[in-house]
Amino acid sequence: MYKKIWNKVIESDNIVLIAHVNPDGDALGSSLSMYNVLKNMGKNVTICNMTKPAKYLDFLPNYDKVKQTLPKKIDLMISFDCGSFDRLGIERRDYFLINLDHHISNTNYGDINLIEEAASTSQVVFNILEANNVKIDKDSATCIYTALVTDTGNFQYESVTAEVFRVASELVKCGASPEFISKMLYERDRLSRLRFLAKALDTLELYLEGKVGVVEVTKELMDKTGAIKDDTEGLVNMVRSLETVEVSLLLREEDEGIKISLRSKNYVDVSKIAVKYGGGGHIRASGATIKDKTFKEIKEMIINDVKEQLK
Ligand SMILES: [Mn+2]
Repeated sequence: MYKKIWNKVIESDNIVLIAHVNPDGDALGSSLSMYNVLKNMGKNVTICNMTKPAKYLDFLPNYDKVKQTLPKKIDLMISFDCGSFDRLGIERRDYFLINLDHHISNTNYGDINLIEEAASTSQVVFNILEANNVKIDKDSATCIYTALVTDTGNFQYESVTAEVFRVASELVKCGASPEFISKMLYERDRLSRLRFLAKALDTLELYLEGKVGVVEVTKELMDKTGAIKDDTEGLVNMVRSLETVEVSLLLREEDEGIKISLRSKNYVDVSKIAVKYGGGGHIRASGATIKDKTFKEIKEMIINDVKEQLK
């Protein structure tokens, strides 16, 4: 499979790299790492994302090359970290599509699908490059490493295996700096974020004897604290960090509906819950956007879903 994918890349000239809308560190990092590699190979490559990537990732090499429109001529498209085609935010046209991901709920929408049980999509990218003896330069290593750090919560999740540390070690050898990346990711908070977190945590409610923790973020709260979407990053993990909490739920009001983010600690499969509402994700981290329901209704629905699994 690694060879087959790489041969397709080599024979294609006009290549587009794309990841899911509202890209996280993994979505952006894995697509940018491939961008660097293909640029070095002299390919006509375009990196797209239908939403402008968040500012906290602006240290990634070639961050400013990410476009919000697709080029006319596309021979090959590679999608990264995207569980279903509609989350790419584009129309399907006549091009060959390679789908690289690590979400178990991936719908296999590509012409080639490589869905591995890896800690990050960037680890899948690493596997492809390594298997084909492609040199990973410092810029690409920085992107792959950043994606690995963000998708494993700093090497803390169940997905972290000896293999993950081997990959991380290889990336450091290729020039990725753990200290630099850590500082860029975690030591550049905005004041609005702390102000926002204080208010958001104030909405915390506990259910099922403290096993479920819920926080609600309204547009009003966002406006009042001057917070932007990026500022909500990490909030749902903070709620999970409570000793009694098995599942944390963040509800955020958006134009399209209410976005839910779910995290679990030990035994609840939150990807099952997200899939039920048209979303997706992993066993311990997932999300969905729900339309035409109130905060209260959604809360009740999810608490019931958790209850079912706790039986
Ligand atoms: Mn990912």
